[in-house]
Amino acid sequence: MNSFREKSTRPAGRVVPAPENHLGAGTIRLAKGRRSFLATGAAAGLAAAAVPLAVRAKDAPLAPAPWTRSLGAPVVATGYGMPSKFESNVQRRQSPGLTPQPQASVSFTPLQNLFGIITPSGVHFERHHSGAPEVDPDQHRLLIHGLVKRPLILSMDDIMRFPSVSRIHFLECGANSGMEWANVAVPTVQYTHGMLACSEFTGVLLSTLLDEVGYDRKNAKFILAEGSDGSALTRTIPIEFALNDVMVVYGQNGEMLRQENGYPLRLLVPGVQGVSSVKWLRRLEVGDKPWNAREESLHYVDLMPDGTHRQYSGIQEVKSVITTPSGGQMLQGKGYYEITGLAWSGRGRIKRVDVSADGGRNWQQARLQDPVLSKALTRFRLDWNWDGGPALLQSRAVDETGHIQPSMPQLRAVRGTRSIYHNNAIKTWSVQPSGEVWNVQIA
Ligand SMILES: Nc1nc2c(c(=O)[nH]1)N[C@H]1C(S)=C(S)[C@@H](COP(=O)(O)O)O[C@H]1N2
Ligand SMILES: [Mo]
Repeated sequence: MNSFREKSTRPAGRVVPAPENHLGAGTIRLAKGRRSFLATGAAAGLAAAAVPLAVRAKDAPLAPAPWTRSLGAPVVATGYGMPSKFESNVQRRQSPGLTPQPQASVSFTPLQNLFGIITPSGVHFERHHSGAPEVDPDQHRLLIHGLVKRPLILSMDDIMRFPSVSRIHFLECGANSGMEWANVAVPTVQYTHGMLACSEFTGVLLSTLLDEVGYDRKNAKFILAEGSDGSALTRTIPIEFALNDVMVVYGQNGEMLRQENGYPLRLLVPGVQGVSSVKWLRRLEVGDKPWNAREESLHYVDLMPDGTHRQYSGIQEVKSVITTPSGGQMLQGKGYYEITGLAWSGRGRIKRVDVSADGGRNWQQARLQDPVLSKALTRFRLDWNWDGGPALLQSRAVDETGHIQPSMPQLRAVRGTRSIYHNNAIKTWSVQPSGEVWNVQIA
């Protein structure tokens, strides 16, 4: 059924090659595929020990462990299903060398393996500043205070008594594609675009809770959201957003949130960079000015070409990416292929996606899969007959407000190359006559 194999990929082409040390050696290992993870991991260990492990193992055979000499636990009938073992390659993955600490890190969604628009919760990317705490829902409380008539402390039971809504929205980290400002850096769409997911979220509209506490309609201009994890992450949300479609969420894809996605309570700020969707939400404060918190003054600012910083740049602008064929995949001979991918905009619905197979010289309009929802992923498709020659695949999205996804050179002309956040440029994949697909950038 799947006409692609995951295979090694190297950045190359008539294009800008990736500097080998852009993200440290760890990331380059990825370029050689999963098997070489093991190979290079072992090599590093060998180098450190200065003795080949295989020889040492022969000298000291592995002694049987106590658990080898006894029966294990009896089977436990658990009622929660798991994917087929043949799908075990579908995994969230960390980019080795990207972050020094696994608690302040990110794992990426395997976009190349997914269909439709919903991200299964088990492979939804994770981004934590201080790890994912295990929060007891019975002990968890949400405080709402500040410029309000009736400050409240709500339990989870209280929150779940309010009228609820379920809505499908994407969640994208502001740093998604952030490794590619200067050049191609990572081999697959999982790493170039995988800080992205789309779920059906269930919860209470923030406007409902703000009405309940009687917020000061005259002076309330901003809301501060605070997480109960070790980072106590805080973000300022403008009141227009808060009253529009911001949700206090407990449900994700029909069940309670996963621990790593903020169980039992998170904020969801649709269309805005992920950091504002504060997880393990414990406090909402209504105020009249922005708080200028750490994660909105020191980080999550954009370094512009003239050396100034752009602050409070929240909206995730119109963007798209082809997920198949994409970097690291391998086309099995010429002929028919369905080009498919995802498009989204933090400003509303996707209106149109065009696809090019020749690096942007000619474009064809792609089909959009229903439903096309506001601030949600939209699946697009285009029939393609590969003639076996080199091809440069690109997609370009337009949203209902008329915003058009820029090319990389267009975006660089405005933003320079020293940013981390808000890279929504057109992505190029290079199909080689061998069938290999590489991550490239057209200069
Ligand atoms: N409390 C808290 N909220 C948080 C974070 C965090 O570290 N702590 N990370 C933020 C960032 S940077 C992103 S991109 C999103 C990621 O959400 P996810 O882990 O559910 O994908 O959560 C945001 N909310
Ligand atoms: Mo993020």
